[in-house]
Amino acid sequence: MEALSKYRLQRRMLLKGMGVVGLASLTPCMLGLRQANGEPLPRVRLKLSDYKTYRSTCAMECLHCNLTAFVWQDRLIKIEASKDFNVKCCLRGISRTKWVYHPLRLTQPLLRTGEKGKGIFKPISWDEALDLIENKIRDTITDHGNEGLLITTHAGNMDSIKNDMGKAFFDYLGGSTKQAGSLCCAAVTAAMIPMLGLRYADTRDTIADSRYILCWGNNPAVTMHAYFKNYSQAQRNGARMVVIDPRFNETAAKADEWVPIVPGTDIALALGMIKIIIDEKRYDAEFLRAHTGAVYLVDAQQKLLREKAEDPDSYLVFDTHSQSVVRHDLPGVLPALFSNELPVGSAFTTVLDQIKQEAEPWNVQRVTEETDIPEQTVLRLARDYASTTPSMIIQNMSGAQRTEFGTYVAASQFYLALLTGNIGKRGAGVCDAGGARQMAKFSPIIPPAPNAKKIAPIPVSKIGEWVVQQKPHPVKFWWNMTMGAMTQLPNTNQVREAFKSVPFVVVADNLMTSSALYADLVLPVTTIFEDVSLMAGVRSHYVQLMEKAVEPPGEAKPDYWIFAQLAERFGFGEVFNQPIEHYIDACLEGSGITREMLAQGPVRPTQGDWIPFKDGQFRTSTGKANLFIEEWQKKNFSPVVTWKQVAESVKGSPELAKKYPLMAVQRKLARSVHSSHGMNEWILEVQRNRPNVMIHPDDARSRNISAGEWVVVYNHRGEHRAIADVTSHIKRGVVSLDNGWWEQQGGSSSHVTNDHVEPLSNGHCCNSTLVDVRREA
Ligand SMILES: Nc1nc2c(c(=O)[nH]1)N[C@H]1C(S)=C(S)[C@@H](COP(=O)(O)OP(=O)(O)OC[C@H]3O[C@@H](n4cnc5c(=O)[nH]c(N)nc54)[C@H](O)[C@@H]3O)O[C@H]1N2
Ligand SMILES: Nc1nc2c(c(=O)[nH]1)N[C@H]1C(S)=C(S)[C@@H](COP(=O)(O)OP(=O)(O)OC[C@H]3O[C@@H](n4cnc5c(=O)[nH]c(N)nc54)[C@H](O)[C@@H]3O)O[C@H]1N2
Ligand SMILES: [Mo]
Repeated sequence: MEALSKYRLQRRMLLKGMGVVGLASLTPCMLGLRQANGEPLPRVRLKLSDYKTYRSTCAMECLHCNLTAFVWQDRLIKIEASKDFNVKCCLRGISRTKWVYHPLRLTQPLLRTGEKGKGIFKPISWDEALDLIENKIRDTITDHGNEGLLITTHAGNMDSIKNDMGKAFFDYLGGSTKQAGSLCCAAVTAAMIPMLGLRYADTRDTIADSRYILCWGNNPAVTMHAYFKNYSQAQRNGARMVVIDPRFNETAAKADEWVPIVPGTDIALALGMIKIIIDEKRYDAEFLRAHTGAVYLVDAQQKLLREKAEDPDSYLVFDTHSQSVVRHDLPGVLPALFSNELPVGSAFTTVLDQIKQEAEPWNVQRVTEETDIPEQTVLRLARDYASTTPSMIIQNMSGAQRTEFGTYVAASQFYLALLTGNIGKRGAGVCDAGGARQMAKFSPIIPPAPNAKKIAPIPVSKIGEWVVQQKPHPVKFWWNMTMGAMTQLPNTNQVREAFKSVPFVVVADNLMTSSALYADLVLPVTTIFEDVSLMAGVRSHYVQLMEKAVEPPGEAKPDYWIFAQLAERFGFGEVFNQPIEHYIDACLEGSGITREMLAQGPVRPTQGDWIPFKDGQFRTSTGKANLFIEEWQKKNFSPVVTWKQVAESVKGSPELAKKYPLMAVQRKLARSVHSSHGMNEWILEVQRNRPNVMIHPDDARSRNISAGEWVVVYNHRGEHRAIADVTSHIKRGVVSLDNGWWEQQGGSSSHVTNDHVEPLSNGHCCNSTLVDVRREA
């Protein structure tokens, strides 16, 4: 505990001078910077011309706002939003100085000398660290095969270099165990790729043109904060904004209507809306016929009909003019939409008819029973969405799809947009995340490894359990980078056991994070502004150069330097040890963008507003959107969206719910992006510094819980401490837990989250979790 307390942050009165003097005259001593001898720097007043400036981007999984660093005497003095960029960064962006100069900053490789998790390490040199890694990798491969190596990566740095290089390095070793799926939005991917042929298709450029905005299971006022101005503009233009969420979230506070819903029941609501739209003929028949596979024929064995088995695009439709079965792309056909347009006794039906049948049982009474949304509200939602033009659904990697059948949730939202023709048009669509990566062609930075063995992966939510159980094979060496495993993977107690059970764990990070505490070897890596990199990503429409502004502290190195050193030891150095500019150029190849252009500032690959699937052009092989998904069928799931009861819910597990009767959902906070910034001093000072749990007054009363007191949220997986926020801003029977608190701050909400795997996507079901709450003893 002694050693751990060293890493526990002492909350200090920061920003104290700031309010008085303002940013322009910020002095180095106010930032707490000190000279080598510990004395504060002398007081000097800096003019703008005293600084050198550099540009980079906020590289974690957020909106990649462009940042300008102000450097004076080789110190990063402050960060500001870049003046010429289309959006302005938030408090997290400007607080990155406190990430760079953080008390927990790692400056040397550290070798564990005490018990795992206790934070007792001794510094070693890079040579020693690299020797050790090399030996451990060689021993693992010899004794256990490449299966014994595991690499995990996530979203701590979404630049175009580091994670790709890490994964490629393990491929060049001959392969390794990897994670499958994503903690984030695997379900959106599993819906969008087969339906539309493309993942990442955000509509943020034309939000202001929308007239009806349905924020369905997400909270853009916090999670898409830089673009929330577009929502406000839409409202000023007369748009109605509706939020569907078990919690009255920050977006609901700005919206016209909050529709509370039972978590995990969004499919029921969508099917109910689809039924109303079909029954009341509010669908766009012309759009469905021209741009979708709603009209494809399906036989009694639930197989799509094709003209030629060997031609996957030769779908058949029933032409109502010629009264014959023809290829869907034959000119001049008017395909039947529903079975009542087919000859009597047909051995086939249409995809749209199948969807109609799935929606049929979902009359408003039944939707209300499942979702707890009043009947009149369900009717109004369906009618307003279908009859207001243009209407937009905000999906944005929503909380609603981090549920047990999240793929159907995401797909059902696209069904609604396709049925009503609300896609591919200004102000319409389903707003996904997205960015420059979709606007131009970019290329791999490293050629594919010639000798990588195919090795069964671990579904990301199961990393804890499977590693402990040695599934699908024993892991003996684990490299974790850009991932807050101890705070973000579900079921933290299992993750902790997994870290303890693997004989050699490497964690590369900037800070002594909750995960780094469990490493055998901690590697100190650079933060943005300490190395050169490139962001051609999926969160901003701009490609951005990431410039080096200051030297990294101590011996911190970029992840790509580490892989270059190791690659040399394994005999494929030349693939990994080129100057960084080589990899940046490799990525930019084919995009029409050059480093020289980027040196002038961020570059947008296309001009004008970005409208995904413009004019109904989808990225599938036929150019039409699919509503019947054969990939789902191959996994023994319904090929059209169908209702599924979430198992870990009050209705899905009545026995478990006797012990843990509350449904827990997660929320992202303005104070952090996941665990990143979770310990940033400035943010702790000006935003909240303790975890909260939102609980309804009735649920609090029956548990004798008062507002503001410490409680324990618990279930069969573990416990999470938080302050009770007793409020009617959450549905009765539901609690909302904060995401992103560190072990050193008392532990993350992932101690209780469900580690079940979303079956169609290898996704994450953290919002399908049962808990109870008690007062802390
Ligand atoms: N400030 C900040 N911004 C972020 C992030 C961050 O950590 N901090 N993370 C980024 C990332 S990686 C992502 S994926 C996005 C996520 O963006 P969002 O999806 O907007 O974020 P969440 O807070 O996870 O979830 C939003 C809402 O989903 C609700 N919810 C939970 N379960 C259900 C359900 O079953 N049905 C319905 N209808 N609603 C439900 C929750 O109550 C919550 O209010 O945000 C990105 N932006
Ligand atoms: N309980 C709960 N769990 C969740 C969620 C939730 O809402 N609630 N949301 C889920 C979602 S949507 C997502 S996207 C995930 C996000 O999960 P993660 O992507 O794991 O997010 P972070 O916790 O921010 O961890 C990123 C780590 O990368 C480190 N890092 C930053 N830059 C670099 C670098 O250049 N190199 C290296 N090696 N490391 C770097 C950071 O310091 C940090 O420790 O969490 C998921 N888990
Ligand atoms: Mo995410």
